[in-house]
Amino acid sequence: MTEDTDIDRLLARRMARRKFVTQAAAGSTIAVLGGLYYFSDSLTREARAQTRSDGRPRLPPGQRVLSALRPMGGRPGNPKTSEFRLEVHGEVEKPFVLDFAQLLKLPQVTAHVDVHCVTGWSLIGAQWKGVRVSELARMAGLKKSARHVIFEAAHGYTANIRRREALKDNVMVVYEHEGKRLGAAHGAPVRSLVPDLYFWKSAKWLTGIRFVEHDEPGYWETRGYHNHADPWKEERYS
Ligand SMILES: Nc1nc2c(c(=O)[nH]1)N[C@H]1C(S)=C(S)[C@@H](COP(=O)(O)O)O[C@H]1N2
Ligand SMILES: [Mo]
Repeated sequence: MTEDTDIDRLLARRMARRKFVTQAAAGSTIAVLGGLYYFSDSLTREARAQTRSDGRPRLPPGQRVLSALRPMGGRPGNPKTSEFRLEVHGEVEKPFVLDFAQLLKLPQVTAHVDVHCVTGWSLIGAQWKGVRVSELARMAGLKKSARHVIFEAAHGYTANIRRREALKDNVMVVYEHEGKRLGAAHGAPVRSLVPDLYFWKSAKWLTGIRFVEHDEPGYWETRGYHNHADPWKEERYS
């Protein structure tokens, strides 16, 4: 999580004005996977010059800053909040199921974080709102035997992360992006958000969080992508 910086405010202003045309003219436009990416050269330069509180450069190697979140696809789940259920289970003392109203009654966190897609774009300083995974783990009574966390999503999509990384303060299940409910294409009603690993670890259309003793490589991890996915080590492929 980052404090609001000048670059965050600049990005927020630009996004608010939605001057993507100006943005594209100042940066460059690249067509990838059937979509257009609007990169900003100036935001990329600024982010490269910044250092995170953990000492790492704000922008991981090989990444460029995008001007707004792009839907990257995936097989959509049910976006209805009324039908949403989140199962928190596995290596826990008290497994439980939450509906959307119950999720909203838990301690809420609003955070500005950076996310990094393996295809080379980063979205920096966007605001997300939700509940920390560490809070859900605490409620469930996480067992010592839980070494890994599996995010479970619609149609069998899963993403695996390590226990220690799942319990970081900036790892959340989120339902708002930039002050608005998540769009259907971005995983409505709820997705996981793991800012410090490549973005495929942030499972859209989330249905469960399962704590496990033994690691279970997920959807992309079993299709040639790196099991850990640290953007600063460029852990892109296995
Ligand atoms: N359920 C589900 N979650 C998913 C995916 C998916 O295919 N299904 N794709 C992942 C990938 S590869 C990326 S880059 C991000 C994209 O999120 P976005 O579409 O909101 O930009 O979601 C991740 N979460
Ligand atoms: Mo991705």
